[in-house]
Amino acid sequence: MKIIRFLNNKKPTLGVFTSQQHVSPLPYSDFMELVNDAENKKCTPSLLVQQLIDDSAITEEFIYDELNLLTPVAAPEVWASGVTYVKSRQARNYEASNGENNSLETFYDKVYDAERPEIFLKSTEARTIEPNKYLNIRSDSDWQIPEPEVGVVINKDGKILGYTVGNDMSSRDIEGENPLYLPQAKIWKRSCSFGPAIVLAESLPDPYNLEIRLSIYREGIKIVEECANTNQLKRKYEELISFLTRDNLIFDGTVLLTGTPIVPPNDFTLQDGDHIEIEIPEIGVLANPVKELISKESRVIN
Ligand code: DO4
Ligand code: MG
Repeated sequence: MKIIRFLNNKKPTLGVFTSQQHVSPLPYSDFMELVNDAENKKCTPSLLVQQLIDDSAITEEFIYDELNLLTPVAAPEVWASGVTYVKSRQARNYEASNGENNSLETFYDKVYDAERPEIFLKSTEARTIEPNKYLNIRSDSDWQIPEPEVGVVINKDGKILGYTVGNDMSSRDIEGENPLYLPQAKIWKRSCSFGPAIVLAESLPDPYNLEIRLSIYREGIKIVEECANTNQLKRKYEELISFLTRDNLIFDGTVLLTGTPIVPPNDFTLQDGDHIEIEIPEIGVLANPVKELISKESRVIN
């Protein structure tokens, strides 16, 4: 069962897919309202939604493509895990070594193997962008990429409520220059998106066998096409969550991105006007156009 959120007469409204192209509105304005109502009624969110459908409590139906989508949950924070796939470990080593892959063990190798995973704050609600709205690329970086990732949606106790598609926009040159620049390589205005839907945890049989596809279009032509599977994930989702929630304050509806299994070719960088699509077939396609924040020419350096 897949849940989305959209603007209905300017009001945030939760919706459920009733077919591939049809969405029925639910009597909630946010995903956590549904989760909390199900908890009060001592049933699962999917059972509660099914009951609403069966009781004919939902009569309206919308065409998905015509909806003004919001992020499927108003996530107060988005956190992220890093170097959870071999592909990311290789790419981090490449950018940290100016492209010279030497045989020395790096801290990226160490974190891939260590018990403690890499976890970082990726975004806040105000910086997180809904599907179909533009993401920014930084004005002071010449090597930027989207990172397509599975996002787990959790409550304040770390319980997995569902899964979504996330984009951890990243600056490879800033991180490669110095790992202490990580927050600047990961966080800026409009540098994160997730959606379009949340597939409820109880209705996803195997979150360790999800295909993830990345396509990037420039002037209408597909210039990047990559594919991977979550069966390559080094860690368990629960393991990542246990480190995130340890001694931490976590809010209901937090999203934890679980690392990228895909890195575009090393000579690729995003440009103003590019169009990014990240697809996990069980969840949907997260699409965002790209806009450069301010052109380098007009940047004033004091
Ligand atoms: O160490 C940098 C972050 C890596 C990351 O974001 C990822 O593996 O997805
Ligand atoms: Mg990432």
